[in-house]
Amino acid sequence: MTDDDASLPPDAAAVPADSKLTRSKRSWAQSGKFLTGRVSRPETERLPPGQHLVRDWPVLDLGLQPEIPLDHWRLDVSGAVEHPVSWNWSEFLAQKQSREVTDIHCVTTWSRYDNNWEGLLTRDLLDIVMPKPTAGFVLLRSYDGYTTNMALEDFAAEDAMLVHSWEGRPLTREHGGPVRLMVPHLYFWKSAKWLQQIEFRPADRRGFWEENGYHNHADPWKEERYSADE
Ligand SMILES: Nc1nc2c(c(=O)[nH]1)N[C@H]1C(S)=C(S)[C@@H](COP(=O)(O)O)O[C@H]1N2
Ligand SMILES: [Mo]
Repeated sequence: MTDDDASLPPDAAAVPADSKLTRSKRSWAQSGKFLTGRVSRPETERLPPGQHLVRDWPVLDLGLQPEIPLDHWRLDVSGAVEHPVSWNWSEFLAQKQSREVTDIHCVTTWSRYDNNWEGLLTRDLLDIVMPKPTAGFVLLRSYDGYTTNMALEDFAAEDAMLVHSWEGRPLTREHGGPVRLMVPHLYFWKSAKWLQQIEFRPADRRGFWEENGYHNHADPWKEERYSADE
């Protein structure tokens, strides 16, 4: 990198200033392509209907907690994107790092406030892989065979991230380490643990719980718990 590159964001240094990539990144920012219209909620609405607060962090999964040694771990981002990536552990950690404090809302009615996370914001991932105009949905696949799906605009929420740390420590295996998704405005089953692949798709495709009776969208404030409510 030359001195001239010093003011550019890290991933911009690799491409000429007026390449197709930088032009479309600028136009995304200008059009607010991924703005979901969500507003921050008043404190009185912080706890969604039908939820109760817990202080500990329950573990929920299909009973299989895969152990993925870091030197075997990969994250593949594929499908309808301009720049697919397949990162190993050090490549993933070399991406832009961010911190968020968010609440968890599980469909089984527990909520947990003020979780400190560290990882890669989904918006920063989108800047790198550049979804094609046809990409309206994502399908997440995990090392335990779990799948879950969501619309691109939900995946692109400003506080959604691929997290590797919780409360300043590496995410434990039982909670989805090395890396899990964290999408705080949807019920927590959408936050895939042991994340392995993110596929961008023109058409929606239901994941494991969505196929088994849970709601396709999963907004806790609308109590979108079961697919009978759709
Ligand atoms: N890979 C994978 N991710 C998963 C699950 C799973 O079984 N496998 N369970 C989901 C469900 S139903 C919930 S409530 C949360 C639980 O996350 P936690 O165990 O860290 O609380 O993970 C979600 N992500
Ligand atoms: Mo869950």
